[in-house]
Amino acid sequence: MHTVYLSLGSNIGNRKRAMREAIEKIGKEIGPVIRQSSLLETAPWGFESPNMFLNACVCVETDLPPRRLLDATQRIERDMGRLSKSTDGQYHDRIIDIDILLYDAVKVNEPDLQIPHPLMYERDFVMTPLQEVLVEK
Ligand code: PH2
Ligand code: MG
Ligand code: MG
Repeated sequence: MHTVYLSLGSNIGNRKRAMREAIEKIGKEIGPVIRQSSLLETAPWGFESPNMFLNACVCVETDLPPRRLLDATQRIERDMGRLSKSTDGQYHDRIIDIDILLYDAVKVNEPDLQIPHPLMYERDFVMTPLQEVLVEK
């Protein structure tokens, strides 16, 4: 089993329901959610929008290798109605975003998959909930 930390965010639609549904799908399709942070309301970071975010982090145990974990998070985003990935290099409002933050002590550096998440340390909306769920190893 591998220990993985995921960041979740939603800033349109029923944000609370989307966060709940995403965590439920993560549990079914990725592995047991062993810790779950509280929901944090945050202002959009890196783009302009009138729509505030809910953010959270979860700690999950999984058998999936990193690439299959990415496939699973993207499938959940799609199944929940997220439109295809941004091609203009800008952030957009979204029903749900699930990002991989950490995967054991593994490092991955590929064009579409970087672990640890390269921007996580700059983002309070990631670090605050992450601190709630970090498990001592
Ligand atoms: N996600 C982004 C960009 N900006 N801002 C907040 N507050 N929360 C997010 O989840 C978020 C963001 C890119 O995925
Ligand atoms: Mg993101
Ligand atoms: Mg993302």
